[in-house]
Amino acid sequence: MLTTSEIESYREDGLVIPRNFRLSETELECLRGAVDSVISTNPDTPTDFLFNVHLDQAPPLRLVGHSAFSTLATDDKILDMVEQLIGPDIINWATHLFCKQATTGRAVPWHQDGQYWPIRPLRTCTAWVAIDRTTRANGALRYIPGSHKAGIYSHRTDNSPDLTLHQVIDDPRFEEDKARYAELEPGQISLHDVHLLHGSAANQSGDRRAGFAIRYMPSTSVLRRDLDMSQISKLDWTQIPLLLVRGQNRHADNDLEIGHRSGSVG
Ligand SMILES: O=C(O)CCC(=O)C(=O)O
Repeated sequence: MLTTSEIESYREDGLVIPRNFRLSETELECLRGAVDSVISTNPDTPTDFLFNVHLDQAPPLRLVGHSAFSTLATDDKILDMVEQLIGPDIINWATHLFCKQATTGRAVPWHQDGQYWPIRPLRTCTAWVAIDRTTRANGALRYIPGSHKAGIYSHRTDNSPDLTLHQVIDDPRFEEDKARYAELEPGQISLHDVHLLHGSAANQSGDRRAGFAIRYMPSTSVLRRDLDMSQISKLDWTQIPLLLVRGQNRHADNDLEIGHRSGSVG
């Protein structure tokens, strides 16, 4: 569980690294195997864009998944902390494995997650799980503390192939010199707010940097499948499966059936 001061840090900074959370070596070994597995079973997908591999062949990209990721996305210890931040009714609506290979891993530009997502109201929390050690050298997550309080920033599109994502901050309020790094040991996590400005540099080091982002929203929010996001996101949001992982669905427009198929967990 998060301590009172960790909850306070999340509210103030928009990101917190829980001191008492660490996956076991056994869990990590299993996750490293799962990373290797989904890289080899999805050879045409960049290793930093393995989307929804907690499911098997699920929308939007229909990638081959691995059950270690679904186990992680429903881990009670993680959900207990997420519950402290967004309440007891929780939907896991996506995951994203960002595996930056040694020396060639691409940068994730400075951005706000909310930019990409058709969720209203925009209240989500990401649990970002370090599978490898993350350092400044291999492209650890970096963020601007407190930036989540300023609402929506302006972004522009940059389709450079050197970037993993393509919405880039373009706002006079952005001050890169205020950046802090979330350097993590393997098995540690950070939790971040949907409005936090964050990104990560290219990996020019000799060490791989794999991190697994689990996206949660309170079930009082809705994933708006009807919104046209095509100018911003390359993903088709209309079939994304929603998983109620705790409590009850509180919004009638959240369809919990779309996009699932029987036995869809990898
Ligand atoms: O893994 C990274 O470097 C970026 C992660 C990110 O942007 C996110 O989880 O929202």
